[in-house]
Amino acid sequence: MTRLMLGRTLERICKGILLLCLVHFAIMMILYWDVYIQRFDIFNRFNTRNYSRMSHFFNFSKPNSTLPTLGIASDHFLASEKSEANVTTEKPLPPCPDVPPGLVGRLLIEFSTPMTQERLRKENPDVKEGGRYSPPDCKARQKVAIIIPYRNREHHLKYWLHYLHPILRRQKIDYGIYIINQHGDDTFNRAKLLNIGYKEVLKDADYDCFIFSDVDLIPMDDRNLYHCYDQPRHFAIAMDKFGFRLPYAGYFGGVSGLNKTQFLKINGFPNEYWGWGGEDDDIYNRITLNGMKVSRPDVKIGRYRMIKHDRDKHNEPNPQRFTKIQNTKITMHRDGMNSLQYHLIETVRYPLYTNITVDIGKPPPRPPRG
Ligand code: UDH
Ligand code: MN
Repeated sequence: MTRLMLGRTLERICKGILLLCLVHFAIMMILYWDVYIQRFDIFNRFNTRNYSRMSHFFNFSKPNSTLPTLGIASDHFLASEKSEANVTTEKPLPPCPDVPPGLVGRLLIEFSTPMTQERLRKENPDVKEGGRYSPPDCKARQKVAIIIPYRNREHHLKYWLHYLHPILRRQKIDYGIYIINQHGDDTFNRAKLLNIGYKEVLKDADYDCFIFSDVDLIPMDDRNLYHCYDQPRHFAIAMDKFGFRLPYAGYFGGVSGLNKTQFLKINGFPNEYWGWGGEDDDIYNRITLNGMKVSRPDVKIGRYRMIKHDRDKHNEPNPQRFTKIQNTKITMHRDGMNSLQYHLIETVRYPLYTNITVDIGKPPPRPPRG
């Protein structure tokens, strides 16, 4: 009898302990779940509305941006959520793909169709004033300024705009087009205009990549992507006028592109090459002397057509160019962005490009011979 009672009491005690354990376990689970939700923001992660608000912390715009850890981002988010009165409901754009899906490859380029302002406007309704464009469906990794040295080449500029805007759109580039127009009739200075372009476009937007293009060069293949690369880029490697080949190994003329770091590492371009020739070789020297290499597309892709033209007035071949390119190692430290001087005359935003007119002065008088 006593054994039976003892057994029952023990059984009750055991059941009681088991019940206590279950209650304890349930309480623990509730507490843990609460902390888990707050810590990792479980519900908000599956809610796109809130995800868009978190996007400030996921910087897709810079190629090297590292994503913050989830925990840190959500802590920021919880703190900012309280203060945020206006809630944006827009979805953030996904990053643009490395290989744009709408490219067509080889293009037919010709310069006989008459080109009018009206036609250019109609072809490019989504280009914003000043020649700015960004892809509507994705966020480009770089912001690209296209800088064109210019004087008195309206006919070429129309074709350039006609061909390049659609190409850049298909390439999903976030870009702006800038014409750096040399004022007056003094000797032309291509590289100085490009330096001025670098400085002036940064007043307009926070560009990461600078592509310097002659106004008469049209790419024949849209796989030649107009953005910056790990090394300074030479785009126009196979021009029709050179038989679709690189004319010499160190050629860097026509169309080239450098990011901010690459450009500043070489102190920009030389300002002291007046007239035609040599400045592109000087730039090539600067790049290699500063431990960088030129990167180039495949020769089948880097093909270009140049609109045929005569030599311009006031851009005669510079007889000093051969001696000057021997001295880049010395001159690059004092001649470049750190010595750039000019006078800005005006900046005008047209529908398909921004025109920046500048007074760049004239070449210094040559010392008398003998
Ligand atoms: N540029 C102008 N206006 C000028 C001079 C040059 O806009 O008066 C710009 C323009 O962007 C041009 C670039 O500078 O594309 C380079 O100049 P260029 O086109 O004269 O250079 P390229 O090497 O011509 O193409 C060399 C002269 C070709 C003469 C051929 C005669 N058969
Ligand atoms: Mn030319």
